[in-house]
Amino acid sequence: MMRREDRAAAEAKLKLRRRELPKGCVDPETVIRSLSSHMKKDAVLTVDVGQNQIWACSYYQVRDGSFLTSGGMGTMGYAVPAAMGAKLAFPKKEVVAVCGDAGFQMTMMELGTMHQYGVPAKVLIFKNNTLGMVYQYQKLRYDRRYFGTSIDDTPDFSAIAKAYEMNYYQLNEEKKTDETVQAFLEDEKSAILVVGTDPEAMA
Ligand SMILES: Cc1ncc(C[n+]2csc(CCOP(=O)(O)OP(=O)(O)O)c2C)c(N)n1
Ligand SMILES: [Mg+2]
Repeated sequence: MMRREDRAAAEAKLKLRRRELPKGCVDPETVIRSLSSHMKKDAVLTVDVGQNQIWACSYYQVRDGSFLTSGGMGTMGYAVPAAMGAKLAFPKKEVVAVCGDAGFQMTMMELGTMHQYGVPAKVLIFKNNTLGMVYQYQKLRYDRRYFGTSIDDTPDFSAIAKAYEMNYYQLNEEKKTDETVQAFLEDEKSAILVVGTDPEAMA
């Protein structure tokens, strides 16, 4: 039997899934499903930790490729260096890192290493301006007593992309998902794709 608090959490999740997305935000499920359908069969996806990880785990379909994750109790900042390792090991394979806006900042300096050694990088960032996973638990389990989970001052990721000589893509409209994801994947240069994400979205 489901515990009462688990049931309340599940109901809250459902309710939030049904609400309309705020302007500029795209449903993470749609984005991951699009990524999954446009990436090559033997591609490598690396994922960070948090909601971004759960969305990727839930909706990315691994075919002949690999899915690299630091797992439960995992380490924020894992995805970018893992992508560098994967690309060094398999230079011909398509490699994409999926990150949250906080975890990305923990190891984004490795983009400098990749740039220095000519290792191409593709990074998709879900920008929800929160430590989303922790925020979600504060909402569902701690009666919305939010503390320390807002990161309104996320840096300008387009400036970060420019600093590392990467191309920059932004996705803020659901109907542009496929075309943006495709352009990001087909870009021969290293690139960052930032996805506008609802802080209230559930994983
Ligand atoms: C190094 C490290 N510090 C703290 C945590 C605890 N933690 C797990 S998920 C998370 C929030 C992650 O936020 P973000 O990277 O923006 O991902 P989101 O959940 O918003 O997709 C935190 C703080 C962790 N897993 N690793
Ligand atoms: Mg976040």
